[in-house]
Amino acid sequence: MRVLILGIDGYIGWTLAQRLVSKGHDVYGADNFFTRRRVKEVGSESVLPIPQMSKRLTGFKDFYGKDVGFFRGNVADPKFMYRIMEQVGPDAIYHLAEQRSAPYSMIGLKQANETMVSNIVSTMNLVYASKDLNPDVHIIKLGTMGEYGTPNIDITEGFIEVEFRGRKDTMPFPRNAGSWYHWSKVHDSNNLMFANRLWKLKITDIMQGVVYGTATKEIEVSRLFTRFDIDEVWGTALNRFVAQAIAGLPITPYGRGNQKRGFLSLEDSVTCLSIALEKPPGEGEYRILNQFDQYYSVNFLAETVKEAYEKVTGMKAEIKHVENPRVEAEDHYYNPDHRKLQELGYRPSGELKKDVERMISDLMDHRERCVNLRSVIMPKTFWKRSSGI
Ligand code: USQ
Repeated sequence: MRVLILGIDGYIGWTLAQRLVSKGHDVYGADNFFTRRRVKEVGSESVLPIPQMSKRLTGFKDFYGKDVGFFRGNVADPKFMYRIMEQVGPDAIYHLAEQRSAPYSMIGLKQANETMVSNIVSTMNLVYASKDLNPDVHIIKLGTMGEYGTPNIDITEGFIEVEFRGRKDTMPFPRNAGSWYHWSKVHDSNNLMFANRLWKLKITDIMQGVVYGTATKEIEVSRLFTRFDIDEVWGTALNRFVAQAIAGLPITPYGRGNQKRGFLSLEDSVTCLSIALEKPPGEGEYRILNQFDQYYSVNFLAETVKEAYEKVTGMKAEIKHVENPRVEAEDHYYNPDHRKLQELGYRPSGELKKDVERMISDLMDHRERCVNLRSVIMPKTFWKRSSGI
């Protein structure tokens, strides 16, 4: 298939490109290097060194023997979106090109607005360009499990049957996000659902959990690494915990650390994303997939990293609960469904402990870089202190 990946320079985009080319698809990509710029702004960088795009593309061609058609530009610009849609004429488009950090969106009004505008507008551009130029394209849009929040009832995959005052209906599962970033994804889901109702576009809206890991089976061989962020704005829980241990800093569950989230490895993330492509929804269908392997508490993950680090390196790691910079429940019920991907053939690839040990070995090669980033690892972005103009 001809596949266009919006956000091909990112953590998942670059990894997915390698999976799809390995499976024989023709891959095109777009990126405006937003993440590279914004990560630099907070004084950080990817711990796994990543070369400039031109070098990445040459390395890709050398290893896989196939070019990736690359477009530099911003998908929040409608002209750019229409141009690439027209030039590529894809069978499927992955939209991975949104601002992806909850803490970034909570720094202040500027970042909140930037997140809202670029995320919502890019998805609007995508549905209009699809409708106008390529109405049969399959849109695979990355949303987040965080759209649901942590309700005190089981979470379904997108829709819930409701009985109220003697009448029944199937309705979108209530969304209750916990950052401006997560709310921007809720707004995207609403807009996608409506675009599907209007124009019968074929859409997979993916509610993905937190992704962790340094590599996939392709990267292990190609050595064409993807980015790996560990700072308090751009790094995510498990990846940060591993880097904290390596940098000689305490592992930091926020608050009581009993908050639970769905997690999956990078390997599983690209597996699920390629299943979504190869097992598409029906014509005119809008489907929601909850994409994660298992859910864990932050405390459990901190303990797992501590144990693995001590086993692999023979050195001590410390866990330290720090003031929670977020406004979120720290003790809550959590039981989200995640059956649909399994029904489509997804089987988790590994075991958490082994994955974590593997990450530790990969990152020990870059210990120096983790140590150099110590000053940007501890939390500084507090939801309640988000600044106005
Ligand atoms: N957490 C800690 N200590 C840390 C970092 C995080 O306890 O050092 C806690 C947070 O308080 C939160 C949980 O870990 O309860 C997850 O935080 P995170 O930073 O790993 O993930 P989050 O901000 O939710 O966002 C990440 C990605 C986002 C994706 C989302 C999936 O950045 O793009 O959409 O995971 S999910 O969490 O399922 O919504």
